[in-house]
Amino acid sequence: MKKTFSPSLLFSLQCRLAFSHRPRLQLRFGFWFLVFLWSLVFGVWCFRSVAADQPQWGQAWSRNMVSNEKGLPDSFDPKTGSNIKWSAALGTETHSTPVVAGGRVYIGTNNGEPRDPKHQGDRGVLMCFEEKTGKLLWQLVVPKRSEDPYMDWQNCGISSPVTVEGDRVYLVSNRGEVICLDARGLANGNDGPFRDEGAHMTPASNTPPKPVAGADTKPEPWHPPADGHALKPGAQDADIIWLVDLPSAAGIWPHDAAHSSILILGDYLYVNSGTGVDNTHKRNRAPNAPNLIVLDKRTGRLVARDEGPLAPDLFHCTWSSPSLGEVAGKPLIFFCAGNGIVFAFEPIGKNISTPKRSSAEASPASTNSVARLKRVWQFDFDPTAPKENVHSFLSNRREGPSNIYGMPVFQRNRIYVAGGGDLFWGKNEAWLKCLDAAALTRRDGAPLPSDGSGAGGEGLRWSYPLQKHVMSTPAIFNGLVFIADCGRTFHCLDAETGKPYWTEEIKGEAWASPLVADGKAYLGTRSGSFYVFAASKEKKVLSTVELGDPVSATVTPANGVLYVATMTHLYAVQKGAH
Ligand SMILES: [Ca+2]
Ligand SMILES: [Ca+2]
Repeated sequence: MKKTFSPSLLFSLQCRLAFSHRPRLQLRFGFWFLVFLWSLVFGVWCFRSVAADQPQWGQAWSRNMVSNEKGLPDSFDPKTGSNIKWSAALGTETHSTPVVAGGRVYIGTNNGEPRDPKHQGDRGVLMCFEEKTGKLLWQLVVPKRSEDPYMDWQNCGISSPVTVEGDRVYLVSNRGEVICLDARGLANGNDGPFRDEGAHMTPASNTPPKPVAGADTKPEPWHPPADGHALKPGAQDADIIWLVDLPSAAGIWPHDAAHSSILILGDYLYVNSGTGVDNTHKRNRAPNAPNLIVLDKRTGRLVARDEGPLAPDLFHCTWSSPSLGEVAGKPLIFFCAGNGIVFAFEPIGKNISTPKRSSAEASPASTNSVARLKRVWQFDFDPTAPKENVHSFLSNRREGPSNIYGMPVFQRNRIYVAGGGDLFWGKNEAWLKCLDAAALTRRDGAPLPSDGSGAGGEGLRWSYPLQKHVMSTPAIFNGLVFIADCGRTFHCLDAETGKPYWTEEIKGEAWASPLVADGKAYLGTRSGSFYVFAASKEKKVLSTVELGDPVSATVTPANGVLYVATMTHLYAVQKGAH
């Protein structure tokens, strides 16, 4: 919400009014009246200035897991209804974080509990609720890829959080499509150019494909059902404005489940592509696929990609979304590729040059003609890890390459990034590292060492070993860094030195990120335990509650309410609600 008046201006106006009349009354009551009035005005202003939408995952655009919301509760309990404003049923798996904008709450889930009888079976689902009441307004229902379950893993649903700007909602679907939706759905008519919603929601087959490791498959582009039979969209279905299938448009190889949080800068969408290994987990069938792509938000046209090729040595998939920060007066896009390298790119300018490339160049035809993002620097997150034959370390829990799931957080010329061995297939080792973005950027123009510039050199401020595997994005608040890992540990560190102030053993792996708001750090875990810590140097557990279902989602504070999602339910948590 925007500040609509200045409190200091109002305060001085009130002073003048109060002191210009009835001087004796003013002497007795005037001062306390003014204090009262001021606290009222200031209170309202504080509330107005901090209560806001949360239109993307993490702070815009640092990706810091903090929020300025105030008045959030220390505890809640769905069983007793304590501090629960409303709750809404989701599917059976929910790996996406809720996003709140324009009076609506968006969250990706699956179709385990169908809301609409015409959609039966495994689907990716994006639900859109009314913020005030939790009423379902509309849903995007996306059939699974039928060519290979490894490209769109069973029951994972839509895992990507959406990003909202005005009345446009951007997301990456379970099929690896970037989709632009109308926030008002089909209820206010079908907006184009895309008007084939009925065909898009109709599955090619209702028989789910069987997982066969090594089966010779390739991603197929979406096309309308051959027999012309399509479901009829209704007022509760999503309105697609445009849609881009990334395997065909950008040459990516979808893997498991896309988890992309789109960053919007000007007219462009910066998207981690979701390219990954094939169904053997040992081969990169699209070695030249981009890890980071840029699309025109108005049309979905692919306009730029990373300089590549980054995919030949990616270990699993590209699940880390980009962030943005300003270093030495220059905006930079920060991005962790699937090979464990942290990059800084210049955002694309108004004039995008299209490089001329020979057809002999080993690059997918579809990305030959797009511009390349200019790399400013790169930093090897795990310089001593193996760089070749990375898949020979599959299932090796002691040795192997690093992978980064969380986002690189930019804060005051520093980048905080957590990574390490892959949770499912890699080594146990994991770290939280702090990079000096200013020092790395000063290298601009200097030759870049092939192994990255951060092997303990000027780019690295500190490195802190985590317990085991990490999925979280860190939260930096008041000189402290909060992070949770899959070794069931919650950490509070000094942001300047990386020295721990305290750690706490938690129940369950943390797939979500800790979120700091109103002086508290909130976190749910895969065992369904939910924690509220004081966001302070001193360890203080304010409350814990068992939610009964695993949690993958980061909590989202918006407009004075905390949105907490388990696998099956979305709770709107508000102080004093019952
Ligand atoms: Ca519409
Ligand atoms: Ca449409």
